[in-house]
Amino acid sequence: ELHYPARLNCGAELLDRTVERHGAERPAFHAPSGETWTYGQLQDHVDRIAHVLTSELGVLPGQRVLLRGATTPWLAACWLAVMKAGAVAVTVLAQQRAQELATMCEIAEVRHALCDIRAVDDLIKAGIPGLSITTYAGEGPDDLFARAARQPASYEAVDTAADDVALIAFTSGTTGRPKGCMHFHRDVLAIADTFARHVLRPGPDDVFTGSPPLGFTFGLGGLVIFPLRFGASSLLLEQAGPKQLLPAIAEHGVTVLFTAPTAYRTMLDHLDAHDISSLRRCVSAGENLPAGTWQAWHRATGHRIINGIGATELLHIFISAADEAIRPGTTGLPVPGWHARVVDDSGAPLPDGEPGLLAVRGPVGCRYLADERQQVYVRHGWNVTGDTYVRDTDGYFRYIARADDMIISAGYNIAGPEVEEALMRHPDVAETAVVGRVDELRGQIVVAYVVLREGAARDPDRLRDFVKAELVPYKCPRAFVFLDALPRTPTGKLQRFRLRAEPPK
Ligand code: 3SK
Repeated sequence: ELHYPARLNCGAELLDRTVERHGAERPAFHAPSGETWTYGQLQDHVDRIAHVLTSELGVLPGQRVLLRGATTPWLAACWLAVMKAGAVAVTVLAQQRAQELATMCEIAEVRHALCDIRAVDDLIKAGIPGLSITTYAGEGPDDLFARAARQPASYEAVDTAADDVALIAFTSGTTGRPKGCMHFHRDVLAIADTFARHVLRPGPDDVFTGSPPLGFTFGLGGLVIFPLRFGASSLLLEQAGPKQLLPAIAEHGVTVLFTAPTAYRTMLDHLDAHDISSLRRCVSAGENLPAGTWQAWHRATGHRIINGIGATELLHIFISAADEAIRPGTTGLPVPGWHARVVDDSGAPLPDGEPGLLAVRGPVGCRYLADERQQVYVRHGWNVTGDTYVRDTDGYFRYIARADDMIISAGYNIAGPEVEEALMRHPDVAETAVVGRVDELRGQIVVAYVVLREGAARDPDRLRDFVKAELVPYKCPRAFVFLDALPRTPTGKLQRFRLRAEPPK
């Protein structure tokens, strides 16, 4: 069990205590330009911004501050300043548009925004009543950087309670109105003291990087909270697609990589030109990691990908495994500090080997902000995720599908991801999503949406025969639709609901 003092400010813990432990001269953030901020420089920037927040902008403890911008050391500094000022960071994605921003600001009652000048247009367009917007990375005396430069270089963190809300993160909203998840100061430390401490086991010489943005808790944890908690450094990339990640790893000696299965697959095609021997840990989350992707990455690089399942509701990863404990094709075991089980619709635990809903409990819990869906997510003290899982007899948790991605066809239960995994083994297939489409005769039929590799022919019969040789025939797609790209959320999650809603072709 984790024990934190009753009074706790996670910004002070992550920054000021780390400076005391490891020294102000250690590197904290790197930018692709080659610029590095030491912990001392980071502390200087953070403290000046915290002064601007409290003495110039009048931000009070508990008030919500929207943070919007590309993944840069400045965005990370703004987040830390909001923490130290005892305010609540509302983290959003730079890609989110005016209407989405307006909804989130309304739900979270946002009063202030710190926004990268390059991302301010949509925020202005959102026309949020009473919102004061301060831009950064621009010019002129009102820019946050200019204001910060005029402030004192030292700021004493606000004395917050461990259970004061520190951040509100919105679920990426594959459907419906976004849900704001409130997390406490102690939660921010808890994700570092569970997943990072026990699975990643980082040290001060580690260099983190990855693709998830800081507006997604996968990225905030992996690229800011974890490195700072262990006195390590982090390379923050504004452009972090698979093609940028490989040269960045080589140039900056990255040791810990956070990205999603799709990026691992894409990087496999471009490995030859880059020396990625500095890598020590490769983490995959955000989506299911098929065993085939794990094997291909292992064959090509010798690295065993650390798979994980996390959720915005629970801040970060709660099931995972590292090193020899990894079993390809499974997510792993509950991270120390977390408990997991598989339950039926009423919340009753199911025996090993039977598929059901994954339920977890641990140091972080789901707290939706003013949303009745809280009752659906938290049942009998367990956080019931929307994922269908099986617990194998050896205790390993294996992903089957999102609960709403199960296809029921002619009485058979078919997990879309299993069919996707089979299709992905075909050399012509780059990406695929398998969904159910309403059918008079069978209730639903299996439809495969496929993105082919360059130059491959659109030949549904060849793909159908291939799947038939891999899986029991009732799981075989009855229809194939070829696309140039699959629909995804800004955080990279596949939007199967958009495919399900497509008119039949
Ligand atoms: O939503 C997810 O998939 C996720 C994964 C890892 C960490 C955090 C999150 C939200």
